[in-house]
Amino acid sequence: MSGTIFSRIIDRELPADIVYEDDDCLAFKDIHPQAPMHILIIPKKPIAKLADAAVEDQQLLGHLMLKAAEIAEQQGYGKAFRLVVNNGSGAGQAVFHLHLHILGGRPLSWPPG
Ligand code: DGP
Repeated sequence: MSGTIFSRIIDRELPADIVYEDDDCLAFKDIHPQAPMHILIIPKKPIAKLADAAVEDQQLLGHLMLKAAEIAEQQGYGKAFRLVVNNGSGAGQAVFHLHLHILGGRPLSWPPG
């Protein structure tokens, strides 16, 4: 996978409002927030999209989910938040570095658009 905007954020070549980081992932505020809380959590490993993840990524994917819940709690939205993964351009994916959207702080209707 060639470098994306998110690789450049990981490498600190581009600025971002980072809310969490560890050896395996980075979380930062979305530049076009769709809710009062809109954070992206990404693996540092450059996986282009969820469908490209392999069995060896199972622990990493679980780590992203668990950290997403912790971040939502830390941001004050632990009781009601939503995780979204857009997989492929047909599903709205624009940046081809796997990311989970963490959304909260407004009513989140169902089904999503
Ligand atoms: P998706 O459509 O699922 O690929 O979501 C990509 C998200 O990434 C979108 O909500 C906007 C956000 N985004 C794109 N470029 C940047 C950037 O340079 N910085 C930040 N913080 N977010 C970005």
